[in-house]
Amino acid sequence: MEDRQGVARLLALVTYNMGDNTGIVKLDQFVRELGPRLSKLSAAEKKESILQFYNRLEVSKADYARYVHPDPSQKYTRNLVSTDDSTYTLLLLVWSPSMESPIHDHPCDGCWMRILEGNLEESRYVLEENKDSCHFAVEAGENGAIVAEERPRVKSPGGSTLRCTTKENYEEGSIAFIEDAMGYHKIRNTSDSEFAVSLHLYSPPFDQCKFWPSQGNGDVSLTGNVCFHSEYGELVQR
Ligand code: 2CO
Ligand code: FE2
Repeated sequence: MEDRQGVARLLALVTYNMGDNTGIVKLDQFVRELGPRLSKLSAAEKKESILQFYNRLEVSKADYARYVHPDPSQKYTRNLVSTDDSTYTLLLLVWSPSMESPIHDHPCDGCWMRILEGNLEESRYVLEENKDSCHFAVEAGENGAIVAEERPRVKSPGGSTLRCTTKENYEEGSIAFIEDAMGYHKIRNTSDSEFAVSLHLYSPPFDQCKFWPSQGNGDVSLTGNVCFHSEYGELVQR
């Protein structure tokens, strides 16, 4: 009888560990499961579900060495690890020392970033329309106090600013998530001597993104095609 209970407990444990959301996942399994998982999730469900899955990923240098293509002439290189061309793109980014991306958007449901080597700083921004100085309607209140009622502010034509909301330092192992509803970001390698490496998941894939070349000025944005420095470990010939 006791044996049977022991077997039942063991079976429960095995079943639990084989469940969808527990245990370590290696890079090859992670890549195999991404598409099927993402295709079952709504945009709103993706964030937490994929954060959990990303947390379970155990990745060693040997697993990703073939995707590491540093190029000191570039701010960073974008190296394609895997895509199914419909639900996700998984990239390994190699950041040159002291280099940073421009402020940019992510035209997809989200960007999940995990630091594999080094330290990266993420600065987040929100786009705000510039406002004229406030105009107040001022009148005397019942008890003689001044009551100031703010009228709608006047927008200066075409004027907008990217305001920095947060700056965060991420060390090896950190995971971050951003979507356009949260704002835009730029990423910087904080080391002046070492390359940094990070893994980025975008869902669904995108071919173009918007970036703001002049820091802080929200009025000047460009749309650029995203490109890969290498695909599946092989350098892309140009
Ligand atoms: N989004 C940038 C890119 O795809 C990298 S910064 O982290 O999301 O090039
Ligand atoms: Fe980004």
